Amino acid sequence: ADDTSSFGWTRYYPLSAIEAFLDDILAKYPSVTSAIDIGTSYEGRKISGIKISYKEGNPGIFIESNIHAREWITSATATWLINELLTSTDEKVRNLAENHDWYIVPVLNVDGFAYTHTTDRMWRKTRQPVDGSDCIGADPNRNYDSHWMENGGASSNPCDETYAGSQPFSEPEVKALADYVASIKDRLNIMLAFHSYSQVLLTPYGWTKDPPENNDDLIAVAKAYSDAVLELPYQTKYTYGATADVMYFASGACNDWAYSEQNISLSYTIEFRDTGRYGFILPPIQILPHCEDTLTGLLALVEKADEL
Ligand code: ING
Ligand code: ZN
Repeated sequence: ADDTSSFGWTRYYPLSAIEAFLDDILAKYPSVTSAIDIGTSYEGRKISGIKISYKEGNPGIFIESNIHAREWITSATATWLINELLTSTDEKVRNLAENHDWYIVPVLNVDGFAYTHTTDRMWRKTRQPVDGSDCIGADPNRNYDSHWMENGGASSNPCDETYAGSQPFSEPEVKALADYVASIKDRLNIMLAFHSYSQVLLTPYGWTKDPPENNDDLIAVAKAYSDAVLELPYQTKYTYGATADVMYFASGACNDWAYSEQNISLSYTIEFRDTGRYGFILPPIQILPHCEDTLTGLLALVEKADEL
């Protein structure tokens, strides 16, 4: 048996197995994949990504995943998607794979993710200590340098789950992701941040209720995803709307930063299954059905985006 035979999508895996999966993929598909070195976490772990590119000049899609440590379904989905883009023989999936450049970071919050496997399954934040506090970590999705700490969209209390950090980009994982995205932003037209749970596609903004300039396009593309997923036998229902309208005020989030500071005009947070029955502890038996939902949604989302 080869090395990937030990990896799959009927259970969740620790960081070491996900790293081994990525290495294996890079070794198996050297002509269309390349390693992305995002940077190093506070605790010194490597943050890895993968680029899938079948030809020069494709529009780029970036996926930020598992920025919140306990949202394990996000990295399970990201690794499945990588495998699918490289192995599917379905014509639509081949178009998705070969006519777009994919930049995928399955686990951004590597320290927090490791901590959810060893110590506290419900950990959300990073693991960097905070000066003058006994509480550890910041909410990395409040730490981006875009309207940081504005409008009550984050907390200044280090013990809160939405602590924004001591300053924008105080968290090395967030700074590393931002630097990498900034270096390739001209090649990107879609940014996706994978989260769970709630089954909702969130558009900018989180920090204000004012609608963004291309709101009609943002919503039309989200609707395409939602409509397509609902057609599957699972009938999973995804809602959509602006973060501050349908969720809550949230400042310094990835999708606002990508949209406002990097001019990536189609920027979404996707909150995966479920709607609360299992919440962050989505049973492994749902991983593959959920991955099918996601692929179907992405096919529709990207098709709609390509029309714009
Ligand atoms: N939810 C997101 C969070 O970071 C969100 C909601 C989406 C906030 C987009 C800001 C922007 O709180 C989860 N489940 O993490
Ligand atoms: Zn999250």
